[in-house]
Amino acid sequence: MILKDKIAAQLPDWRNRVRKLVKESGEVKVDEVTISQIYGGARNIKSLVTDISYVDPNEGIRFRGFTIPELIQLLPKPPGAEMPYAGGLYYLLLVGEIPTAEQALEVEAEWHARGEVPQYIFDILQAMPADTHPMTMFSAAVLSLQRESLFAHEYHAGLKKDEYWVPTLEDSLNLTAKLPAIAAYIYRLKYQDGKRIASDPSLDWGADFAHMMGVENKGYADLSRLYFLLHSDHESGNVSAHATHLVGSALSDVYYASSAGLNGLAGPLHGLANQECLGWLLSVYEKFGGVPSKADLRQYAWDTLNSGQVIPGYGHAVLRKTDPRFAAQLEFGTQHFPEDDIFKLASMVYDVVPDVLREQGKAKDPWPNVDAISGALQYHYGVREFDFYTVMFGVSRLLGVTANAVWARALGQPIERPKSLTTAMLEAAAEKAKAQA
Ligand code: NMX
Ligand code: MLT
Repeated sequence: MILKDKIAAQLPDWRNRVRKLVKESGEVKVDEVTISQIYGGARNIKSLVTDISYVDPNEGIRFRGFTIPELIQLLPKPPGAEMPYAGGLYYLLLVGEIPTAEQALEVEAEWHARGEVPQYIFDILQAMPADTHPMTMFSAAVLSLQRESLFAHEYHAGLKKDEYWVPTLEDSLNLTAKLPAIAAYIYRLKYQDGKRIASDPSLDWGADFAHMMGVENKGYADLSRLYFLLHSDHESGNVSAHATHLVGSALSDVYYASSAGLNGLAGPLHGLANQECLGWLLSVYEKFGGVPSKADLRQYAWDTLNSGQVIPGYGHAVLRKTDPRFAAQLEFGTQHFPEDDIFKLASMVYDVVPDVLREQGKAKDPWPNVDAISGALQYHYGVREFDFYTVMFGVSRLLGVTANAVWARALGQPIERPKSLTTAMLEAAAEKAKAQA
């Protein structure tokens, strides 16, 4: 298989590089930790490593060194499509090189061959109460697939450490292959007639998701490809990536680890912000009976802040500029449906809210993140059940976290176990620092 061969060819060099770095420079300091960082959610403590993506505070994400516009331009696309194959993106995340069209199609073919979802997953989803949140359904489906894990099976049969990554790659392909069908079925079951639409083997992963959702629209197929690219990875410290890595570091397989990551993504300060965000836009639209004036919108934003709530879709733990994932979606909407009311409203919020947040002076980043507009684009294509949006974020995020899981196993990353201190110990450290000052 192409992915396995490509990774295997790189491994000796990568292993030597890491071994040499740790052996020769293991004591070199790259950071210092303050009390406010320890109490402040470990913000900005440099303590993780990934070579798959990097978020620069002022530039945003680069996937394997490439910006989003570069990826949209360079990754191979299906004939007649504007947006690239997800299979090509997965190749890039795993291998680190822009694939040829043939290589991207090989990943797509692997996914087609592994895409059939066992009936018991549909049975489990059907058995869940009708008011179960779609993220709970999605996470439960991923977790329930754990019995299929080759890694778990081979580990117990006595797999060598150097080989851990091989069944992890198999698990990752087997899992990611099934995500569009699982997610689309959750949508059909919860919001449509409950009938499953069969996968169309002539379609790529992104377009097949749109087809299985029941949204037969060329624009929506392209939006799905774009969405899956944008949300796939955001370096390693975000909650979903970090939770996946942490659980995986105990040698829990990718099914266990990915389900943990999805549970983190389901939080309103993380992936669930996209459903919150569309909810906020619609509440503005409803209150003013349409797109409001800028002055009314500004007042509404202040009312939200004054009532003690956050403005969803704005602010970020790392970014300090407009998220390029927001910019890519703004451009998509501007090109395809500039006159759509909810899209216009989301664009107007971008004109108004950063100033409001700056005036309030609390948020370190007043700019929009990925979630500020993604719902408005889904809404345009008729996918209006906004508590489903985080499931689509999850489908995409599992591309990044599984690619990271393969490399974590390939490079033998150890169990994660940071050290904790007591408040009294921190107080003593503070006293000592004062005495020495
Ligand atoms: N609206 C109102 N207040 C905000 C916002 C916002 N959009 N963003 C930050 N703040 C507040 C924050 O609540 C905190 O207040 P307090 O001191 O009372 O606790 C203060 O500003 C400082 O927070 P920051 O250091 O700027 O942000 P932090 O790194 O702690 O959190 C987020 C980052 C993303 C959790 C935060 O900006 C937020 O809650 N945004 C809204 C929710 C959201 O859009 N989440 C999606 C993130 C992206 N994703 O997809 O995961
Ligand atoms: C993400 O995509 O994970 C979010 O932007 C949150 C983050 O990076 O902290």
